[in-house]
Amino acid sequence: MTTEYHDDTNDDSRAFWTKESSGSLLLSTRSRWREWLFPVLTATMILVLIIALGASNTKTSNRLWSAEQTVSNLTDVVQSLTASLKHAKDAAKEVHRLQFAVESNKDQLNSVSDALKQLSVLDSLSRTVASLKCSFNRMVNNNTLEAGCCPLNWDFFSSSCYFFSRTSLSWDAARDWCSGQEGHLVILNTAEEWNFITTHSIPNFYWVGLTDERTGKWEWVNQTPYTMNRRHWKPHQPDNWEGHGLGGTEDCAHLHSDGRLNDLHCSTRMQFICQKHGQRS
Ligand code: MBG
Ligand code: CA
Repeated sequence: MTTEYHDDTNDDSRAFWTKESSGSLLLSTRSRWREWLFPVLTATMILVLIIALGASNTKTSNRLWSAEQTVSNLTDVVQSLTASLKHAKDAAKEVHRLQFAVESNKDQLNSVSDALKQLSVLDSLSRTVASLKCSFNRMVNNNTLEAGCCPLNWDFFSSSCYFFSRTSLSWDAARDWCSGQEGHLVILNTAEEWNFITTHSIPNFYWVGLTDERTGKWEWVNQTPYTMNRRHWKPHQPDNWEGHGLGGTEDCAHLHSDGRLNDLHCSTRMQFICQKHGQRS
């Protein structure tokens, strides 16, 4: 007997496939999507994560770089501060050393200063002694004096005594003051006198006994004529200038800071030089 094998199952299965072919396609597509969806989502998330991490890493790198820069700058600042500190320390040491040197020289300077004071006292004493000697000789020799005998604070040169004032007067007042001392404003006759006087006058201004006020011609205060010598005068002087606004012209002569002459308004107050004969002091 032959048993005919009948495969119901296959039939059912076929039936199943044939009956539900469209629905099963949908299901299969869905399940395939589900199969892909998860890895795709995962991959996407991983990608997003990587990008986010990358971005954050870039930010961190940037911050690190700027921090490094800051640290490097700070290092430079610290180095420069250290160098400045070293310089300051060196300078402080030098100041200290100088202070020590000054301290140790102070005593010597004090001694020198004392010696100078004593010298100045001696100088004043020697002038006083010279003056006393002068007065004594005048008494003994019945008013005939040896050369070089000048009153106190007057300087002797070539048989005359000269007084360089410290106070300032107009030319007329200076002339009268010198007369009151039995002298006159200085009269410069020889080259030697010019040399002696200017050596002492430079760099100050001093009235001298020269004027053109009386006649319009330059003459000495004792009315002896002055022979014009341009080398005695500053360039372009005398110019009888009127621009000073004091009224009148410039009629009195003075020694300028370089020892040459200039004419000036006689009312100007200035130091002056008196002269008198050595024998009559
Ligand atoms: C001045 C003189 C004055 C007069 C003036 C003319 C700069 O020197 O002191 O006397 O001469 O010059 O400009
Ligand atoms: Ca002048």
